[in-house]
Amino acid sequence: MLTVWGRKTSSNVQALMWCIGELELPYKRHDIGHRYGGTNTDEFYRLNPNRTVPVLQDGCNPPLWETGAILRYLAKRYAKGDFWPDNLLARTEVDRWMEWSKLNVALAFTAPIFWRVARTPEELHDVGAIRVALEKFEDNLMIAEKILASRDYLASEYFSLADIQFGHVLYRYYDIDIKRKSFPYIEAYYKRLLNRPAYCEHVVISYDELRPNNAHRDSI
Ligand SMILES: N[C@@H](CCC(=O)N[C@@H](CS)C(=O)NCC(=O)O)C(=O)O
Repeated sequence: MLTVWGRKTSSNVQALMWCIGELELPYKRHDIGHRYGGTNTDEFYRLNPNRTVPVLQDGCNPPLWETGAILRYLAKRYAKGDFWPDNLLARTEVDRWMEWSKLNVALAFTAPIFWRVARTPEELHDVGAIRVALEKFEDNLMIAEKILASRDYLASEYFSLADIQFGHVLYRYYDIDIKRKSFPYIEAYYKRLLNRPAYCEHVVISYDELRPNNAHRDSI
């Protein structure tokens, strides 16, 4: 049995839960972080000295933190086939798109765009900063757009861990109130993701509790 610490509105928790859902693994999840608190305790410090979510514990093994590392652990231990290929070159292809998605997509979206749009009162929106961040983010999306013109998923013709790290950002990108560029291949890809039950269960969910009137304190 897997134990997860982390509120379901955290984007990193969403990537992890989506992966757990795809692999159909049994789990128990504790709401920790943001309005739920719980990261300031000594007990949580022993789980993760960074005091961030998610944290995962698999049975009696030591707790794991850093979402990318946790995802790779789950894939190596529980996945089969193209999701995290055995072949080193094929796996590295998945891994590089995974790493790229974390650094160039998720990090370029969450604080620079999502926080500024959905987690900041409208009268305080920094329109210029949002526009600059969006341009940079969409330059990166154009790289994925060109790849997705030639195959159904980010790293190959098959769904993989790279899609989890990339695709979990798309729900909020398409949901927040911004003017977006048109990316026909990413839009078609996003529709494919919306057909995945685990994506809908763990990613396509309300983030209202993060909005400024509902937020208790600043956190990711
Ligand atoms: N590099 C870490 C970042 C973890 C992180 O910043 N998590 C955020 C949620 S997405 C967090 O714990 N925020 C504080 C909170 O929710 O209280 C990872 O990838 O797991």
